[in-house]
Amino acid sequence: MELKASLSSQDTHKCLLLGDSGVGKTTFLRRHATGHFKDTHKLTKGVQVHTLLLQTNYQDLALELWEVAGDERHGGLCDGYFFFAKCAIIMFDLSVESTALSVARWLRSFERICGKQFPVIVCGNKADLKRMPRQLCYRQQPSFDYCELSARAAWNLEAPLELLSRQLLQRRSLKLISQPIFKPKVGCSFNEDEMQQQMKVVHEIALPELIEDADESEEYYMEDTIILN
Ligand SMILES: Nc1nc2c(ncn2[C@@H]2O[C@H](COP(=O)(O)OP(=O)(O)O)[C@@H](O)[C@H]2O)c(=O)[nH]1
Ligand SMILES: [Mg+2]
Repeated sequence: MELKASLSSQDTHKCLLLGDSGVGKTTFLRRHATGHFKDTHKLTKGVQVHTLLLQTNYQDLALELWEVAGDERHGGLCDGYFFFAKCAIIMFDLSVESTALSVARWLRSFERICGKQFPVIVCGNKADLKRMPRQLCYRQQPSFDYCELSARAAWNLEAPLELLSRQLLQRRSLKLISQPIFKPKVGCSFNEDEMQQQMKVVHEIALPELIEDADESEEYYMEDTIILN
């Protein structure tokens, strides 16, 4: 592909796609790689890598997305997959609270192995489903952006990639300029206006400032999560 040939190793970023099993990581990758959606869930074993070529209004870049198997986070094996990663997308399922609570653990694993200096995007998938009773909302931080999407409804699929590209290239006004056309899964009913409204609420309740010294605490990222009833 022409775009790939013109990209240097400097423009290629290894990105970990992390999150509990079943949150939709493979589906997200498949959507970007092929445009297709499947209802089946097959456990990803080990690691799966897809390179996504992105065109932005500043420059082109390649994201090498590594999906690391969800159930192996405590095994030594997966540490090796993390090496040389320059960023991460941590995904959870908007309809399953335990997957949102796991975000903190995934973040700690990433920071333990890769360091704290790299961008991380947290994203809630399955926005087409009924949300978990308690919504979780993440504090806004320079290196901790948040977005919601639905791989099934093909809604907002490019959002985590755009947020990540902004941080990697340090361009706040960066926009993706070429995106594949995704079609929602047939029979998937999804109210985009309602979704936009929910996102507005999420952004309004996100706290703007960090709690002082909070990053010294073991449970920092848990504290960083607001639980709404
Ligand atoms: N309703 C809904 N289901 C989804 C969505 N994304 C993925 N799924 C389903 O969730 C299940 C797990 O997806 P998968 O990608 O295998 O999860 P992974 O274990 O994180 O890789 C599959 O049955 C998918 O069809 C979504 O946006 N909405
Ligand atoms: Mg998978």
